Amino acid sequence: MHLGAVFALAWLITAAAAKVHTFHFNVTYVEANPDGLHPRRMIGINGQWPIPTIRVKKDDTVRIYVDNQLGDRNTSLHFHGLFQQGTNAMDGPEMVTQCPIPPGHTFLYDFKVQNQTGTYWYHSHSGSQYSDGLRGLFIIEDDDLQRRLKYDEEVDLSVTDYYHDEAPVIMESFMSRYNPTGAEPIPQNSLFNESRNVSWEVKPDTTYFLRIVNMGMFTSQYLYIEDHKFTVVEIDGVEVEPQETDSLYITVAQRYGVLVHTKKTIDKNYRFVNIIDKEMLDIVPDDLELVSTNWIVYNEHKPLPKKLNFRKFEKTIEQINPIDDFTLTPVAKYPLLPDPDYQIKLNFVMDNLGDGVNYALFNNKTYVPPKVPTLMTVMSSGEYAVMPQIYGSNTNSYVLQKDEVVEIVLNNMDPGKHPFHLHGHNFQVISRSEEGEEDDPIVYDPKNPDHNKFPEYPMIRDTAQVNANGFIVLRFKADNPGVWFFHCHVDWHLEQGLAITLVEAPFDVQTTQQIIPNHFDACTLGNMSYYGNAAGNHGDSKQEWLDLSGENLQPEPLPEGFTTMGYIAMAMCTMVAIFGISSIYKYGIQDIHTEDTEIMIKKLYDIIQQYEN
Ligand code: CU1
Ligand code: CU1
Ligand code: CU1
Ligand code: CU1
Repeated sequence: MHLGAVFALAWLITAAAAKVHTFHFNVTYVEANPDGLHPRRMIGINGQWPIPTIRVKKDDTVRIYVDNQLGDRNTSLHFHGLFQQGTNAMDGPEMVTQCPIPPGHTFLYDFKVQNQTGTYWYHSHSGSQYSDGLRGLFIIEDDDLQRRLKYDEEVDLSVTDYYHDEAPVIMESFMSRYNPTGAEPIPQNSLFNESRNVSWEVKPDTTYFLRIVNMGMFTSQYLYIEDHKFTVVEIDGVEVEPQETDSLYITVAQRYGVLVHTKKTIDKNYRFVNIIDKEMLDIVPDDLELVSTNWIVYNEHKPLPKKLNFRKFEKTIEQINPIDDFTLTPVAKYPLLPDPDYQIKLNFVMDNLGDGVNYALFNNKTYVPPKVPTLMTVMSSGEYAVMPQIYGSNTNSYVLQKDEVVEIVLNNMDPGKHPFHLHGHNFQVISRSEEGEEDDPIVYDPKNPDHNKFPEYPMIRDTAQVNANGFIVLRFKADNPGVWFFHCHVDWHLEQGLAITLVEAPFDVQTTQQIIPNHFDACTLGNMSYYGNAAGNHGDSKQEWLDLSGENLQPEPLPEGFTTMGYIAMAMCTMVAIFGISSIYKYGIQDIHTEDTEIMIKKLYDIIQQYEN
């Protein structure tokens, strides 16, 4: 048999094995009470919440018909970590690759799962909506994994922070001038497999492969099993050289694949603990259980160890020392990418704009969604697609050339930690600083030998944390034409505009990809345009494509110094203060005389009245 025939036969076998999975997802509200403390409605699928785990194999095709029956809200689905090669339109973030799915519309996600296996998840990408429950696991199975990793059984586990109020209610008070510091909403609880006080029954002397996902909105979590070890073998779908650790630190949107080998004896049960990272919270309410206890159960006739005192956070945290993901090396040894062809430097701060609301700003610009989804601007703009301006003044858009090495340098001038996520790619994390001081952040300096000690085989993942007042440097190859969002996965921060848009190889997108009529229908039904620049303007000339009149823009900045009103208020305050002090002095050294005091108070009152009018 000659080589050609072998190749053809192998291809036939793959083709025969690849499946088409068709799902009909009826998205509705479902009554639930995940923490047992507060009945509320969650967003479910086909009348069920939690929503199903999707399990497919590499090279399978996934077809999901999403019927939005919420009635009062748009929706969307994003498949977090999937490359969507050739199917950028199926990626899901609204106003980036698609219009939101309006109530009553059935939207089709149709894509092939290629060139990746491992642990992923899927969630709504409409505002902060996945907080309301539209979040689930997406597993791409690898037939050879069990043999390679030598495990007996596989178990899925999600952790998440949990809010009693629905996301739109939270958003109203969060993005408000009455919350000028941008204090993030504090969750009411954390969930473990969308529940609490969970028991996991295990067999002795057995190796489990645990796929762990943090599907939360905001808080990272520490995880450990008392008296057991985790062997990390996968991060964000990337297989890594096994490393043992006592505990994990997992930011929102990250995944860890770990092996747990159980004990030979069944005389005891153990705690499986998840802990909210307290450092991320502006305040810790007395009733918030930072430390949550679940159990691994060897023997149901033996007692469960009692719950840990959730207030004794500091004591618990001292004992755990989670593995640093920077030390994890991919099994497929991808060497450090060469020096970049293109560098994107992002300085990030949180600040107030003219409406008094606190926003997240990259190089002084907050992300504001365009009027036309950016992918649809690419598809409709022909030769003008390479001009970054057409994607809008407030979408933080960068146009990338096919196959160039891109480096993102992110200087975090904010005193919080942030997990950054890139759609459509994994990136190498080549440098990451420690936490800096609030008044002295650590800014990346390529000439500083401590900053440019890049690993030979850097860690690869799709969501990585930048430390407070520190920096992170990421590299990837622009080998996946499409429009890809890069943003903080703390969804409250995304709502504050902590995002950029990467328009990768736009001409290749135009020639290799298409948008199906069903997706245009979503725009039409939602009274949105799917043609034109970020403002929906278009025409035959370059000038018309560069015309952004009517585009969505961020609020004006807060005025410098004092406004006229400010000066008047200041002058009034000063006068009243001087008058007050002189009165105290004048009357303070006199004998007490009630009549004079009354006249004085009246005079003061009259003056205040005059100014107020
Ligand atoms: Cu994603
Ligand atoms: Cu995500
Ligand atoms: Cu963030
Ligand atoms: Cu995203």
